[in-house]
Amino acid sequence: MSEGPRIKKLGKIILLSAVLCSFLAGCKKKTESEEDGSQIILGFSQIGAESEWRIRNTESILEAAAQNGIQIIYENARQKQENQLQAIHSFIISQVDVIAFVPIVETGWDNVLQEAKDAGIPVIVVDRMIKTADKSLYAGLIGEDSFSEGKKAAEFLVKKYKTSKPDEPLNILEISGTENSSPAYERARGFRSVIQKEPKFRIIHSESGDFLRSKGHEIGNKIISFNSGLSIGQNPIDIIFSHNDAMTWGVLDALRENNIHATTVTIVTIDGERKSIEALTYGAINCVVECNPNTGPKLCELVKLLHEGKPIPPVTYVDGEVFTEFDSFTKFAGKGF
Ligand code: GYE
Repeated sequence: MSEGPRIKKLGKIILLSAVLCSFLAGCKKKTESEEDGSQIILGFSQIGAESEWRIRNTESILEAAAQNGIQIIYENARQKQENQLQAIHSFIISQVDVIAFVPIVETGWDNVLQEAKDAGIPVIVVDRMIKTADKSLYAGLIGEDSFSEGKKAAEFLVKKYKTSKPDEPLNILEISGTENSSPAYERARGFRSVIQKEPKFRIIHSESGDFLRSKGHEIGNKIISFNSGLSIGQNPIDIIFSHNDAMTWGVLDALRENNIHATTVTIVTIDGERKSIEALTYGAINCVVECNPNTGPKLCELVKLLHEGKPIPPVTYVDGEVFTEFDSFTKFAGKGF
């Protein structure tokens, strides 16, 4: 998969900074923690750069580590779990102080986490949840509450259709995230927990778009019927619930290429890219459930606590808001992506 240009730029900046630092190290006085060897070393395994959200998430963590004087060993897994397992393994061999990783899928981590535990290295799970029988294999999780994001998406629909079309069925296409990943699973579960109480909503089709714009584009092309409506087989689509902005923009690309106005369908998306919030103002998107990618500062606090031998909470959530077509956006500050 091709890397986003911002991440490439960031990589260059990090490389340049490293070169500059080692050059300056000859002339500059070392910091206290460098001097006495107490600088924290954090091994961080990121999934890749599949979305703008992910790119911002990586930036936030690298920036916060630099600000907190934490030395970070950053590995990009390019969307493959095996690369993440290898990276975590190499962090253990390098005897880093703390390991943080974003699990691309929920399962398959027990062996490598057991290795980290045996080596006495605490692990923080970032952004996505894992399934393991032994919770003592990691110190804690920092991320978002995906179940509640799914619920918020559905609550908007319940509100929007409270009075309009009370008796007509409303057909929903769900475009879900990466299979076996916790946000895909939890967002779907949260969404259903609300709409199942409202019989007029029917999920007529659910398909994974892997959190990718390219897959959203493919799905967008598939649902365009010969009369320029949107449908799955004979069933017209009234609502699209997309698990992230990247896939939503893929669908919108397909609609634009085929001269179809996005305003004919209600679109609910999750993440909160600036351009998605803007799209609320011209009717291309109807609701954005924000997912905050800026986990860096809080992650660094947790890393420091673990380094001091202190416990951390089992779960730390970062909050997100909901933006809808009913709001005004004069006060929208954005989350940097
Ligand atoms: O919504 C999506 C990303 O895991 C919460 O992954 C994250 C999701 C986010 O690529 O854009």
